[in-house]
Amino acid sequence: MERTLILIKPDGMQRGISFEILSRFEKRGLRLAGLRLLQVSRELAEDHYGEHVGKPFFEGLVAYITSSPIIAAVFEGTDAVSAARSTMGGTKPVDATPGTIRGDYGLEIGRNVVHGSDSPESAEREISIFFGAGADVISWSRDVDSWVFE
Ligand code: D4T
Repeated sequence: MERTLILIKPDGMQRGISFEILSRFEKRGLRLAGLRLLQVSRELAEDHYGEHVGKPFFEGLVAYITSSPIIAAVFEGTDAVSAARSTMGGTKPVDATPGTIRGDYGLEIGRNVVHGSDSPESAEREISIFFGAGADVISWSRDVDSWVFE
């Protein structure tokens, strides 16, 4: 089953909406497979956001993602990556569709509350960054799964 990495970013934590956001993915039908509260180091931020090194917004992005503890979660399910991305809404919250997480909770691109992997390949890489060193990702099934997955 496809997996994706979700991060509740520092603004989501500081605003006290972390579990509200996680519950949106859960209610969509995605199954929680891993959960961690952690403080992101600069090194981890550079690893996760490697594709953005050198861009004008990179330093601000690192300062933001390291500014407070975050939650890292693994969700799994049918097309988990695209399901999570559509639940999150567009990167720029002011343009995100109302009803999506960013469309409901955000205004600024540098305060966009949540991260979700953008492809199955990115998900695999990001899950190993955040859950690589002995942190559990659990394979399990729910009694309700046959009512969610065909
Ligand atoms: P993340 O990775 O945080 O879920 O965001 P997206 O996948 O939706 O978007 P992204 O990789 O293009 O951008 C990563 C991160 O950088 C911030 N950002 C981005 C920014 O502050 N200014 C910018 O101009 C861009 C393009 C927001 C998300």
